[in-house]
Amino acid sequence: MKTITIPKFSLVVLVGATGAGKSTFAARHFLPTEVLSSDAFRALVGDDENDQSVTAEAFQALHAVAAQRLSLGRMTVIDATNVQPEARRPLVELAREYHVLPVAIVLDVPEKICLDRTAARTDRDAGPGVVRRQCASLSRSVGQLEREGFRRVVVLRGVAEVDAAQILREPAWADRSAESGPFDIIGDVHGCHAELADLLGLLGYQPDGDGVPRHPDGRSAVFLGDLVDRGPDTPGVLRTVMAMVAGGTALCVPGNHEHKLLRALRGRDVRVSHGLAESLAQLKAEPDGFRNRVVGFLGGLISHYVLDGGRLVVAHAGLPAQMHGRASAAVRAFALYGETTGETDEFGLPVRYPWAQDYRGSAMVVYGHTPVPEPTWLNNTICLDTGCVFGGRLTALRYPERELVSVTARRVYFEPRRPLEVPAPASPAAGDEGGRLLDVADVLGRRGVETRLRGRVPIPEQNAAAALEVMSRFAVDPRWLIYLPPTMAPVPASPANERPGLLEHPADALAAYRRDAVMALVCEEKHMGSRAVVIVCRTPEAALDWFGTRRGGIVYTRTGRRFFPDAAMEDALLHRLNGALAAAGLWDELGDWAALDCEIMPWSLKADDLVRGQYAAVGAAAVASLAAASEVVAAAGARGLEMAGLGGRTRQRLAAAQAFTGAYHPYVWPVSSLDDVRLAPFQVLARVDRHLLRTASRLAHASRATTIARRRPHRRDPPPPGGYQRRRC
Ligand SMILES: [Mn+2]
Repeated sequence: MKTITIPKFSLVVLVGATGAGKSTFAARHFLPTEVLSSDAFRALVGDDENDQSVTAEAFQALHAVAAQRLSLGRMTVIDATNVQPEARRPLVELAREYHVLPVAIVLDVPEKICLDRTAARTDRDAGPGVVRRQCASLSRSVGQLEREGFRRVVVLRGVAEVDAAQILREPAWADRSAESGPFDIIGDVHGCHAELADLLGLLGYQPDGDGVPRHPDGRSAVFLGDLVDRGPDTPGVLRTVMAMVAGGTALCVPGNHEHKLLRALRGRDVRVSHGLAESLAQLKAEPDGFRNRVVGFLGGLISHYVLDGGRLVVAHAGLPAQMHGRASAAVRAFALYGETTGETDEFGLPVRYPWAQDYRGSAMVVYGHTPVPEPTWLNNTICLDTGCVFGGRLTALRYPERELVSVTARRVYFEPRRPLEVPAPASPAAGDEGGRLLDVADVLGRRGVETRLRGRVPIPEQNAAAALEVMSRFAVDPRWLIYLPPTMAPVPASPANERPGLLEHPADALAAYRRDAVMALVCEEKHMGSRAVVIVCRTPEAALDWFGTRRGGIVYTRTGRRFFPDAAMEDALLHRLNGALAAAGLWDELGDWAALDCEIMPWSLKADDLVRGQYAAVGAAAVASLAAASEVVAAAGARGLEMAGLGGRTRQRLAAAQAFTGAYHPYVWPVSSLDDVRLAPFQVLARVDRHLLRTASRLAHASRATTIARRRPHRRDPPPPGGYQRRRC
């Protein structure tokens, strides 16, 4: 019995003449949906499996479906004769395009059997000439399949071998998604053995009985490659990492330097540069046995790993989403060397293609390769190469904690060709916020939003366009817009005759919530101001990590527009709020940033026109006219007329008018500086874990908001207790 091992995700091309038993073989080993048969596609496009005149159209459709399956990462089996090189070429190209391993399984069944089977079938009209030509083509093909690009070729000779074959599907080598860590991912070491020992110690690794660094909590180290070259002790680094990998306490992916070193050790012709000379000299002093073990270790490294259920990808030079978990020469080249634009910079080094800027994948990608002064998050990717060998630092990322841990290089071991502290290129479109460019392709066309309760909510193209129009004219940088308060949903009020003189009453609201089975209700006193969402970041670095700009935060209205026309006042408010959170000791709890739901007072700051044009005018007119009316009524009463009824009603109306102006007066005052502005946060909406808080936990957060409010240095006396307005729930 022959067992054929293929990766779980492959493009399997069956090769065999008509009558060789391909469809039977496919049905036995694969799901019906995995098999794309040329006969079925002839029927799909032309209503007849045997209609050879639609062959071109059928294959066009078959290739299109195969491409879609491969882009989705699905096993795909091509059930067609595939006996001619020109039939196989587009399939090999498809495999290359989608970075999937092309496998050829040849069903080499004697011509006589093919002819007999074909003749016995009433639903096939392939003549004996056709079958003979196919068998001849096949025997010419078998030897050249590998040259055509098939990475695995299996030839089953004779009916017995075809019938007895078993197929074993194995996970891709890069697929370690069952391993969920926690991990300590370590950037480019480059022979800095002392710093590696320092870092492992700092991370909590201790030598076990065999001297292998092991973490007491079962954490694993992940090495991002470029362990070797340039530094003082490449053999020491290799010894540590090889022992950890063998001992099951580390994973390692290769870097471009490992690739070159391996070629040199195997005696290939390699240009000895970039610190390779140091490694070769250091390894020369080692025993042959060690060198052989190094060759074995480096030769067995997998280009990249997909970890933790697909949530984490590690690769030396990073990896775009469409390559995650896939295997091809292109994937390996990208993972080890990255993609370059073909240009060189002013230091003569290749300019690297900024793949991370375009990255939109859901997996976190952690990589090294490009020395950076400071690791920075960009679209859920981060580079951990902090240039230790150039006198920088050796850095680790704790996963899933997202914590950076680093040790400083003991000295400069290798002078960099390009200074490490290269200022970030200024991007004109990022404005004064020092942030990254937005990509319009993220918002054009038909969009969808994945939701927990309602599945995917589609956004039609015209709605997206209208939103883009509004956003680009009025709104703040959309990366800040993590929340817009919903429009208030008033509860049904009781009929007017049930509560004479009242528009609405809290009892109606409570009754309505009870009917809706609302289990808990938070009632808060709300200040009469203007609604504002405030995002405040602990540091500019945190702002860049999470929101892609260096501003310390933002204050925006409930429609997503900037609250303060004056940027200086906004900055000053954010600065003061940051200080208040620090003074209240809340940063340790909140993490790097927090979003607060607030009222900003005075109300007149935003609503001045409304106050002047409507409230003040109504109040002034009512008070003036009713006061005058009262005087007239009083004078008439003094003349002995019966005015008690009208007098009482007029006094009541005057009191109501005065109460009306009294109600908004405490929230109206002139603003000449930030000291005249007051912030009343009533809810912590979100913090670093990026989840908007659920209602159940709002009580706790309401009290937390109170803490912030208390700690804020108030410069004015609070309004009188009667001046607060009850907030509608
Ligand atoms: Mn590298």
